[in-house]
Amino acid sequence: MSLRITRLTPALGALVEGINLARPLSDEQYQQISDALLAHQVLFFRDQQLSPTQQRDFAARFGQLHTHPIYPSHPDAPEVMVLDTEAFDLRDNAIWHTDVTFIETPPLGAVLAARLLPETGGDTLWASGIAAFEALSAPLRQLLDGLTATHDFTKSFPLERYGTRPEDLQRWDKTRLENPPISHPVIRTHPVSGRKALFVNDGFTTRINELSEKESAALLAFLFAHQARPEFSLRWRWQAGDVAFWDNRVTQHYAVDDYRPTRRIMHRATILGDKPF
Ligand SMILES: O=C(O)CCC(=O)C(=O)O
Repeated sequence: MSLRITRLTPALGALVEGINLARPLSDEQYQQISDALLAHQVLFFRDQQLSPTQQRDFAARFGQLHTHPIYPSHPDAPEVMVLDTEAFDLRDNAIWHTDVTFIETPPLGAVLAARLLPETGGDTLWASGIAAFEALSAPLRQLLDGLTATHDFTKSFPLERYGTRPEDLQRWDKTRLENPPISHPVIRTHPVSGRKALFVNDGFTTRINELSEKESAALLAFLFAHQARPEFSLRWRWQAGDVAFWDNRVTQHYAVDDYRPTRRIMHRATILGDKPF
């Protein structure tokens, strides 16, 4: 049976109906979802009842899964990361970021399931790096196209927030040593669609390598503000049973921090990608 796919905004996003993600995907469903992800960059599914192992199995259809070095895992499925505001301080997700760009092969995508939601607040925004790139003037696109930028784990996971207890410090230090700052192109080409996207993010990008420090700071400030423009983004108001699946190669997202001290729990399964070019 064909899925119903409804575009949500001109820049990105689609609602996908007519599928139960708890069941193994047929080849046809896998292909339809892959095509929809390419076309819309972030997909939303409603009324899903996914256990952590079913969420893991759904995500694993799209590639090898990544286990986060800092965030806790679910006991039933270690590849599923638990974002629980009662167990962890999650304020650092209230920044525009692309997940895990501090590694050589940043994630292809991620599947996020709502487990416990505040009555209001706790929305998540996604923005399209393709729309942001395409809206730049031709001379700026040309300048950016040859540049690379440094991405640093410690920008979003600073020692003073993630290394205060001895057991945390050990994990933080190990992660830092295993993930030294790494360079990626500022403009990346989607490996499947061939479309170009802006690939810097406020969460992890620290420097445009080929520019002076001041030039880099000014240009990054402009690019971070530019790619967060409402024209390139959408805001998702979560309901119980919602699942989001985004293409992490060409999007960034922002988890709105407006509901604490109410508890909120999300589960994320993250799919590894390839080396950006
Ligand atoms: O909690 C959310 O809505 C988004 C979480 C997030 O920012 C992430 O998984 O990187």
